[in-house]
Amino acid sequence: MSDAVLRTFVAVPLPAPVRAALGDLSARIRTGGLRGRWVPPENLHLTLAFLGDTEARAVAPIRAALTRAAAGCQAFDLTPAGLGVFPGPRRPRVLWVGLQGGLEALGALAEAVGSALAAIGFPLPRRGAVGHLTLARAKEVFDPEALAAVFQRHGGFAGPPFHVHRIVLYRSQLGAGPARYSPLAEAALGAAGAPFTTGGEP
Ligand code: 2AM
Repeated sequence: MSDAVLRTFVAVPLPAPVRAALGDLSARIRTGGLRGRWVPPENLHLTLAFLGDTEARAVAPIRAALTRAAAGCQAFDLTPAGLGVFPGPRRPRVLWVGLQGGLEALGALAEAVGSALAAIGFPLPRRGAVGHLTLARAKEVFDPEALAAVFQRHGGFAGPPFHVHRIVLYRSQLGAGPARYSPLAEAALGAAGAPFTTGGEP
């Protein structure tokens, strides 16, 4: 594919300690025998919107839209907790870690991102259920017995809490092996809401 079209998505990057804890969980589940394609720890992220094929010239207006959306949302905290599968237990194809804490704020952020992109005429991004951190994808479906054992052993997982204060537009390059993600733009949450300070005042 030419560089004129990029595969992109908007996500919250995860701090290193969170990626380390999730990577450690992945390694333990994998060692336990569940077969799937595992997301490398450095690639773990919280997806807000998947845009898919995006013209390179759309990146600048998308960056501006994301800046506007993020500025109108306040920062919040999340804690990775529990396990789940998509699309559901009958056909488990994606294994993820859930989130607790600022879920309303997270939903509002995803909504703001979707609306800001729609406002610049970008086709409404496909949005799956927000609020999960994908650990692994099955080639077809996960083995039910192995998956049941994973839920029994690791269903109570909780990771370190983290502060959500920025969103990133990533380019995703697929090929042999894991996807390669590179940041194209970044926007800070609450930037417009930050109080103006004058020199010397608190
Ligand atoms: P998820 O893993 O959080 O569910 C980058 O490819 C991210 O975009 C993936 O991690 C996935 O989010 C999401 N994604 C990829 N392909 C997608 C698709 N066809 N529809 C919706 N979301 C997709």
